[in-house]
Amino acid sequence: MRAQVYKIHSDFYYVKPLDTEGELIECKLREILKKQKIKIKTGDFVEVENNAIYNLLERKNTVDRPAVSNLDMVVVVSSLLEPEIDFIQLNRYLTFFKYHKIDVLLCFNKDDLMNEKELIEIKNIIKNIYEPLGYKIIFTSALYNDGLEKFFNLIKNKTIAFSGLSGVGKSSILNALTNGNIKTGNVSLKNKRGCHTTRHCEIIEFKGTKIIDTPGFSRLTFDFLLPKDLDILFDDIYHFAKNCKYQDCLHTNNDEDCNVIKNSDKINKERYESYLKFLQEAKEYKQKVTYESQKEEGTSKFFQEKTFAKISSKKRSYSRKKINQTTKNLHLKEIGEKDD
Ligand SMILES: Nc1nc2c(ncn2[C@@H]2O[C@H](COP(=O)(O)OP(=O)(O)O)[C@@H](O)[C@H]2O)c(=O)[nH]1
Ligand SMILES: [Mg+2]
Ligand SMILES: [Zn+2]
Repeated sequence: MRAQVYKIHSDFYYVKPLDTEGELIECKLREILKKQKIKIKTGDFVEVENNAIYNLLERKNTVDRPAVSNLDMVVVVSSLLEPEIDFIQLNRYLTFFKYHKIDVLLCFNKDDLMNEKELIEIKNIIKNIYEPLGYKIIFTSALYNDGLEKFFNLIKNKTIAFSGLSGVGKSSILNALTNGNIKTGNVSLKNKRGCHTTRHCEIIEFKGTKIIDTPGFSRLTFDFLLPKDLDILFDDIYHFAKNCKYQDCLHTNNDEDCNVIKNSDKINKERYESYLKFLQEAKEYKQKVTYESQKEEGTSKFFQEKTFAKISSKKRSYSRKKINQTTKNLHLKEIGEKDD
């Protein structure tokens, strides 16, 4: 039987059979999946037999932190004021989701806090940057129920999650959309009052839309890709980068011949600034990985020369394993902006 994972609590997986109306079924993992070190995430489609998951079906997309799969769309919420739009942070989300092949809906909330003139101005700025990049954009006020119908039409029958800095109105939008009819652990207004916050992901259904309640996409530092792999995630920069005559160009220097630099007046300033910032993170990541593996190698060579001891093949493979581990740890390192 095919099913989708709705939530996970320690060793228990709660799945819903596909194509049938049914309650969640409590399952365990088959040993074979554990042996293969396959991590099942909320949103995964799986095959189940006798209350045990024995196979993971192909994923449309997947994120490790939070552990979710198969998102049709992430709603990236910003507020126009209180707090003001943080364009670099916004670009960070967009780049991250593009890397993970997840569609984004851009939602700008609290439009009630601006007067008409300011609103027209900011809408133009936003549309000029993000419409050419292919993003759908909506403006809302959770407080006055503005734009929520349009919002709901865009997420109808999709599997979505919310993302955005704390205080921009994610919980308020969700509450307004559903008239407070669904309870979420992570996005709930309750959290503000200091109630228990779950750190789990869970699918909640509302009128055919599946909302994955997550603790937030919070570790969005670009410490998982190589510097040269960043430009392709910026459509506006890649448009010029792909014609850059330098093969390994990172488009940062003042070389007049870099096609990106030549056309920098056609790229939004914050977009390019974001690119440079993330590039720096990717460079630091690369440096650390290189340094850590060199250090490892250096130590074993030193050991070898000083003692003339023959390193057993076991030890060598251990050392190599350790290098991989170090790389992995760096990969998993927790830095980055806090999402809600
Ligand atoms: N003026 C105004 N305030 C809002 C709106 N949406 C949310 N807020 C307020 O912004 C604050 C943060 O909202 P909340 O939903 O908790 O944000 P979250 O942290 O993203 O979930 C709360 O005080 C809300 O009442 C809005 O559309 N307009
Ligand atoms: Mg909230
Ligand atoms: Zn270049």
